[in-house]
This record gives sequence, structure tokens and C-alpha cells, in this order.
Amino acid sequence: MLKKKICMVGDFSVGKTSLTQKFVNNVFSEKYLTTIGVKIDTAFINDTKLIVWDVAGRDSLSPINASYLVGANGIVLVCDGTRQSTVRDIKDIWQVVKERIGEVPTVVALNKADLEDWHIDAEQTAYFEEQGWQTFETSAKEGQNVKALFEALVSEIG
Ligand code: G3D
Ligand code: MG
Repeated sequence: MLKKKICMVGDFSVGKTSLTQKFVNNVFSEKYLTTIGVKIDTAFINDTKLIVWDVAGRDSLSPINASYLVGANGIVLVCDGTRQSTVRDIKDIWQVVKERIGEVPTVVALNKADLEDWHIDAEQTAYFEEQGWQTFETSAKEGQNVKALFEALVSEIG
């Protein structure tokens, strides 16, 4: 059995916990309790056991928190498609990841695709393409592309 550690990374309230929960339990709650510290869930994709680390807090990559990245085999960068700032912030977040653990396989979730006020276009996501990251418009609420996102990451990890 292959085991792979995956870390959910991104600004506060982009949907890291919701995507994780949708993926591991296939449930979505409009009212998640605020998670405390790091939550670890597991799920299987074929022969691979994914150990998904979801970090709580306003600043998921503060110097203290960033230690949860150590040993990650893959990263899910999560943005909120209704807030451009969460896409811009990915550049800084990626720097922190790179400094901590180097370049590991990464995919991007442009989350909340079910909402009307979508503010992301090709200009904002050009950086993701430059990095060679597969990018998915996801909805943790409706389930759109959630499985595809994690499957793509597992393929990248190989
Ligand atoms: P975080 O773990 O990145 O901080 P959460 O983010 O998963 O806690 O989600 C933050 C808020 O966004 C939550 O709303 C959650 O329900 C909502 N959310 C997450 N993903 C989606 C999505 O795909 N679509 C929609 N419409 N909402 C989403 P609350 O109101 O509980 O704070
Ligand atoms: Mg959370």
C-alpha cells in the first residue's frame, strides 16, 4: 500500500476544510465548526492511501504552522474564485512551501465555482500555467471536480 501525505494550503476561508471533507466523506455542511490545529483525514485512490492534512487558522502558513508541510508528497493550493486576493496570495504561499519542502507535485483548486460572483480569468491564472500546475474549478458544495482534483495530484505524484 502506497501512502502519500497531501497538504491543503491557501488563504483563510477559501474552502480547504470543505474540499477535504467532501473528498474524504462526501459530505458538505454549510456550517463547519472552526477546526483547531491540524486535522488529518485519509482516503483511498486505487492503491494509494492519501493522508490529507488540513490546517486551521487565519494564516495557514505562519512560521509555526508551516512545519505541517514537512514530509508532504503533494500540495493542493486552494483559492476562492470569488476573491481575487486569494489567487494573488498563492505566489507568496508557494514561496513558503518551496523554502520548507522544495518543489513537490501541486494542483490548484479554484473553489466555490457554484457561486455567481466569479472573479477569476485567464490573466489571474497565468501564473499557475507557468508553473505547470493542473488547475480545476471546484465546488466543495456541489462536488464539482473534487475527485478529479485529488486524482490529478495522485497521478502527478506517480
Ligand atoms: P478554510 O478551511 O479554507 O478556511 P472552509 O475554508 O472550508 O472552512 O470554508 C469557508 C467557507 O466557505 C464556509 O462557509 C464554507 O461553507 C464555504 N465554502 C467552502 N467551499 C465552498 C464551495 O465550493 N461553495 C460555496 N458556495 N461555499 C463554500 P461558512 O459560511 O461556514 O463560513
Ligand atoms: Mg479550515
